[in-house]
Amino acid sequence: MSATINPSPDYRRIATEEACCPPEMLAVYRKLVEEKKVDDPAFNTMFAFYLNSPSARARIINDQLVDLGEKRLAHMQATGIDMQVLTLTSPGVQVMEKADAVAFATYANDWMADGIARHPDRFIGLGACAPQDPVAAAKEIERSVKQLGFRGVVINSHTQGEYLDDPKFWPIFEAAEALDVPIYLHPFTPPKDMSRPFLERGLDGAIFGFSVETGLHMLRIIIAGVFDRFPKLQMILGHTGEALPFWLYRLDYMHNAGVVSKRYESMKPLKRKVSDYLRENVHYTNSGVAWEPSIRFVQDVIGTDRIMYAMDYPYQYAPEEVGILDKMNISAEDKKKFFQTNAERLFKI
Ligand code: 1DF
Ligand code: MN
Repeated sequence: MSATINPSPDYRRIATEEACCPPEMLAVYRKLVEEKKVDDPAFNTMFAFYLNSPSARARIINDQLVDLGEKRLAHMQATGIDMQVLTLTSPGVQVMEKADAVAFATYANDWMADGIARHPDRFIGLGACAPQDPVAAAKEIERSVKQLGFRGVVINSHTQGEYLDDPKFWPIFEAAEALDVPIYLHPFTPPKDMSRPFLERGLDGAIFGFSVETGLHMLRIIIAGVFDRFPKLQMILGHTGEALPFWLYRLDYMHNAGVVSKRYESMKPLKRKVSDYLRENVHYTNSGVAWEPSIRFVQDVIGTDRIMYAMDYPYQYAPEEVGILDKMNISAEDKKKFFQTNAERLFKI
């Protein structure tokens, strides 16, 4: 299917989940994979692929992750993307040992800030942090927002099998809420005690495992009462919400049934319904999903003010998708919200 891209629509196209990393991060990953340092088969197989496969997909993605210059800008030009919201590619520093992760988050943020400073009209950034050290992470979030001008935080789902609903991580939520910046919960593959049945059929990655893992992570955050403790906190889910909008009815019904029957010690009453948190504390992007029915469903059940455009560059550099989205059968007002104004409001562009 092909669709031409309108070179001058009456909106700016802001792509909100666009990956990059300093070349040194790929060198760190190469060492981690070769020396079998990370006890996570999904990480090891994924990066054995991206670092070593001669396939066009692996080589192009490897090259484009580390480029914040001419080639990336040429791809943006070719697809009519006015601005990219940059994130440190998954899993970022979250597979590293604690001290290395803390140091590398700072390095990666400085590297990204330098790239943004060269093209400040084309790039803004979300900062990385090392959840392995929650207090250091909160400090790095503050530095990256106040000193580097970043507009939020990216966390690439679980950190070595640990999830942010554990109160030890809550300094991260506290910092984001206090600074009034969103946390993008970007996917990663399921952790080792969950990934075997996915890996056996090649389903651990962006095809499905990412969404299962990240949807689960968001639900754990909601059920733990994070948004009752931090009611102004905003988070972001990609991929039209990792399927959670489709579940709203059943989540509310079964959460209530679980609470009323006191079935689980870990499932306490919440101030609002599960669907309320997904409508009031979460924003969405369509990263990787250039499909009008999914996007319209999120607009319908969540709201037109909460879903934003994303390409998922370089993992899904598919130029024809921009033209397909331009032609969605939604109002001009909602299309401008989707491509431009929702992102401008959330990221203070
Ligand atoms: C893939 C896709 C890998 C995305 C990613 O991180 C990633 C993939 C390593 O297709 O293997 O972030 N993505 O965002 O679409
Ligand atoms: Mn992505």
